[in-house]
Amino acid sequence: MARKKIALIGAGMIGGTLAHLAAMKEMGDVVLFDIAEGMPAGKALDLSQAGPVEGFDSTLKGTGDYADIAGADVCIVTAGVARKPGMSRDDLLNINLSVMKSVGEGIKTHAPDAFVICITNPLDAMVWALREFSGLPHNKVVGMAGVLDSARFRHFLADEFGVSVEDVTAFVLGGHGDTMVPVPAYSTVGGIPIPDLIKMGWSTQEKIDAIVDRTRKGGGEIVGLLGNGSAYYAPATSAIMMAESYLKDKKRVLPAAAHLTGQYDVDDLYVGVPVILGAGGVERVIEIELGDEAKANFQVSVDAVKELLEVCKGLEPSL
Ligand code: TXD
Repeated sequence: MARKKIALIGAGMIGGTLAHLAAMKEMGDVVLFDIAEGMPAGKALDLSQAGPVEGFDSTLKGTGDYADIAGADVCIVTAGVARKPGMSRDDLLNINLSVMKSVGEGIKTHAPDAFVICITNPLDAMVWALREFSGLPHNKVVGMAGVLDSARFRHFLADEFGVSVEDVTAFVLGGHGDTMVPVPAYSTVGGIPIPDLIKMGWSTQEKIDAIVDRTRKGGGEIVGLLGNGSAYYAPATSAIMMAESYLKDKKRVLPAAAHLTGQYDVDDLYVGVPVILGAGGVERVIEIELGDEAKANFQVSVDAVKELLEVCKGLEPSL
């Protein structure tokens, strides 16, 4: 059986980390595409030289030519500009929208059968734009944010409860950004929902509220600390999990920015919801019953995504 092909569009901090992870896991051969001269080839060569040490046989190629992504099984898109301190995700809109146009057209021409995972911010608007420009079916184009956001939530919860991160599940809905909606009632430690743990005296509502707030602002916290870029280790590993679920048809239940067609009373919008990811891409959107507070917060998040899309449509009349 031929190896799978993973195309990484954008070979910056997340792109390079994705390439490293994909090679280490031998997910397939890797193509690193970037407009920067020399850099993708440099990273590909550096990573290739890790192969003999690690024992992976994946080939890695750096390129600036879309023809090299031909036949990719998965494309993970990080191309664009990352946030700098003081810059909101929405400030990125203008630049990254035109980047999505060129990337979408490249994928349409050379890898129309790929499963596409968008990471570029502002996520919910960029995944929508990428789908529009690529023309791929909606179930084959998703956005990665929820796996990262819920990983951040899980990390903070595990810390608070003094338990293994493996035993913490977390549920995050909505757009990627300060309006995301962590749902404590569907987040558990060893299957015990957070509200029950509060009743058991393991934590307090105040502490959980503070964790929810820190999760929402998790990206900004790292931007502030790094000083010259945004998070890349956890975002990369989160996208790899989604790619593996597709390639291995694992049918994992993961939060992703998926195209809604009436679920959660949202129509024709990409927003973060739990989905089943398998060989068919997004095989099912899971529609859960939301409490009043989560429902109201979800609506705020949906409205924020809608507003951003309206700006996008104004910027790009051809959409
Ligand atoms: O949860 C999430 N979705 C995110 C999103 C979490 C963290 C960061 N998130 C966003 O990912 C971030 O705001 C950025 O929009 C992307 C990529 O972040 P990264 O840290 O990898 O950014 P870099 O290092 O600046 O890399 C971007 C690369 C860089 O090498 C550019 O030369 C390249 O993108 N680039 C392009 N490649 C191809 N084609 C075009 N047009 C292009 N323009 C820039």
